[in-house]
Amino acid sequence: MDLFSSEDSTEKIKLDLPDSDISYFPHFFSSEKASDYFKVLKSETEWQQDTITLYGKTYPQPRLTALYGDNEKHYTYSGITMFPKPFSSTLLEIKSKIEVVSETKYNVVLLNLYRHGNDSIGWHSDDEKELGKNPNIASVSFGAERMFHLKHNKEKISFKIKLENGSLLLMKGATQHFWKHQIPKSKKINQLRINLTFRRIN
Ligand SMILES: O=C(O)CCC(=O)C(=O)O
Ligand SMILES: [Mn+2]
Repeated sequence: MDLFSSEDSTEKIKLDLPDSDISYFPHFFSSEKASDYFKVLKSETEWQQDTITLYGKTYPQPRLTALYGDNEKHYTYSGITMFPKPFSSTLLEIKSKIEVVSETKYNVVLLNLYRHGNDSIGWHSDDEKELGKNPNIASVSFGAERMFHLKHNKEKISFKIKLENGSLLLMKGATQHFWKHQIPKSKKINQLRINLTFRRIN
């Protein structure tokens, strides 16, 4: 374990990218706490595998997902409508810590379980209408490190960052209007990763 991740830390790295407001907190949760959260979330989450339809053909999504929240509002993304289950105490604990640095109250969290390097999420923006104009998206990672890619919608600019166990990536302001992101497949990875994106549905 490295010295700097033995305690929670609000060390913050602001990404120097135009038309964006993205901050990375590498050790938001200590490695120990992150590994505990990973175990609990892996077993207590009701994971599901939805199907996606691309050009008229249906495929299983290349990862498992779950939606938890504090209200009955459903959430639709990529043509999939999900109804949140009530927040667990684990999710509420993570949420309240993240709300402090986000200066936002979140009411829903989308969880992704990447079972191995062949699981992924394709290029997209988190720009669903329900999220409002300039949504704050707080993305927490537990387990295997995976690369997170960003690309600008108009300029030829892209960026890659490795999302560490226990890290927080906070996307704010106009980021979703100008940038897309993805977690690409990777042949090198055979460990699981859990990602949580906290959002606010209006
Ligand atoms: O797994 C990640 O880091 C990203 C997940 C994501 O972009 C999403 O769920 O919208
Ligand atoms: Mn996303």
